[in-house]
Formats: sequence, structure tokens, C-alpha cells
Amino acid sequence: MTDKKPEVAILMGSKSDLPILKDAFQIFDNFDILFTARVLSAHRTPEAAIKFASEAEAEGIKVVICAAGMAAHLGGVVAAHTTLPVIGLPIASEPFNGLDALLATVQMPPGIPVASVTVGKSGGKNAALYAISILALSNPTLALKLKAFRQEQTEKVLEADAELQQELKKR
Ligand code: RP5
Repeated sequence: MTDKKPEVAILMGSKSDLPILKDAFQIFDNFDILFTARVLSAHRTPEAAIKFASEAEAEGIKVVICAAGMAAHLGGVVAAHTTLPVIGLPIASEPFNGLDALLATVQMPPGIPVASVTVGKSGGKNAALYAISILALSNPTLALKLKAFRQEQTEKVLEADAELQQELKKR
């Protein structure tokens, strides 16, 4: 057991959003970052969502990720109750495939910003990496890890390109 407290909170409007967030969990595990994850809805559990947001900073949370679909108000409600950075992750659902959640997330009125990452599967990964960029501002070790992650990613693409060139030569 560790007595370290989580630096990141991952909130989701419904347990049905969890599959998209599994990639975020994986990234945080890879970077050794403690997170907490909760199902809290802006519509179905508004008091609990507001309580969490209001207490997050005092609990040591530094970044909040809010995943929600449809009329996605979770990011906005959380941002209204904390000055911590809030990253919105629009979840794709029928019938608008996430355009509804994207607009609800990015179109915050002036004064209460919510950042938005990619709709869909890539959103989980990008929300985590964006949160890590924020944490890395005050954590040089984490900043080095993030640079190493980027380098590895670059090398994988260069390898894929080299493989493609070899395949094309065989035609
Ligand atoms: C949103 O409504 C949730 O974030 C979810 O994406 C969507 C549908 O919720 P469920 O009906 O699957 O619980 O609040």
C-alpha cells in the first residue's frame, strides 16, 4: 500500500464510458502516475459531481479529465467548481457520433474554459498525455519520460516507413 495521493482525477458520466478510458488508465500506469477514477454525472448525480470538483484541489488533484457523451456537461460543471485544469473527453454515441458531446465540451462560455481532446478511442490516450504534459511542467523527471515516449513513438513511425519502403521495392 502507498500513502501517495492521486494527482489526476478521471471522471466519467456513465460506466458505459469506461472502455474509452482504459487507454488513459494504461498511459498513467506506464508513466507511474496515480489516478482516481469515478462515475459522476452532471445530470444524474449533480451534487456528487460538484462536491468532488469543489474538493479536488484540496485533495491534491492537479488535473481533472471529464469524459461524457451526448449533452456533455460534466467538464463544464466541474470547471465551474474548480480552477484546476479540466480536460474534456467527448464520447461518441448515437445518433450524432460525438459531435453533440464535442460541441458541448469545447463551446464553453467565456470565463470557464474546458480543453477538449479527440472524440472516440484516441481521446482516452490523448487526455492522459495532455494531463501528463501539464504535470510535467512542475516535474522534470516526468518531462524527461514524456520526451522519451515521444522519441519512441517517432522511431516506431520511422521503422514503419522503412518497412513500407522495403515492401514497395519487392513489387
Ligand atoms: C452521458 O450520457 C454519459 O457520459 C454517456 O456517454 C451517455 C450515455 O449514458 P448511459 O445511458 O450509457 O448511462 O451522460
